[in-house]
Amino acid sequence: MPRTATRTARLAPAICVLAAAALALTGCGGSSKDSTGAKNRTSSSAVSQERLHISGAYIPEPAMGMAGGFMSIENNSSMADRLQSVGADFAEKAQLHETVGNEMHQVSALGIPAHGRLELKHGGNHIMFMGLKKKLKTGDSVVLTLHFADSPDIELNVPVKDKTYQPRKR
Ligand SMILES: [Cu+2]
Repeated sequence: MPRTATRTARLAPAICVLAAAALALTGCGGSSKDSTGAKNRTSSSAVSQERLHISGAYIPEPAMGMAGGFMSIENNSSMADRLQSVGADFAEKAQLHETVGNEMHQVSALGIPAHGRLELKHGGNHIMFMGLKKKLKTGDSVVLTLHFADSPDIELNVPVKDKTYQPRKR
């Protein structure tokens, strides 16, 4: 059987972890933007700033040492932006993944179109937390910091939801 590209991580968690260990995070070095700078911190999973509005953020209770992060990021401006990296102190790594067929790939950024939205959802683009440092249980809440190419960081609390949780259709 031919080898697939080394960047490819299959859905099987063990393989995904191995692939992640082999990959260095390259996408988070350059965001030294401090323009207007203010961080947004809130106790809710919906956060707004001038350009970006985040809603429906959640993490399904993970069964293994890794978890997915899902949310909708709406861009209210006429300039596209990019989600470049995610800070999460409860995991050793937080990566940005896209899903192609049955495979997840790490990507260095995810685009947020002008007057559009970036949907992070099961089976699509998502945040992948690897090497969880604590057990995440339904009802917990964790803090994420989202780093963008052009917008200030957004810090938000994200609830851990039951594995069967289905977000409302938008
Ligand atoms: Cu993934």
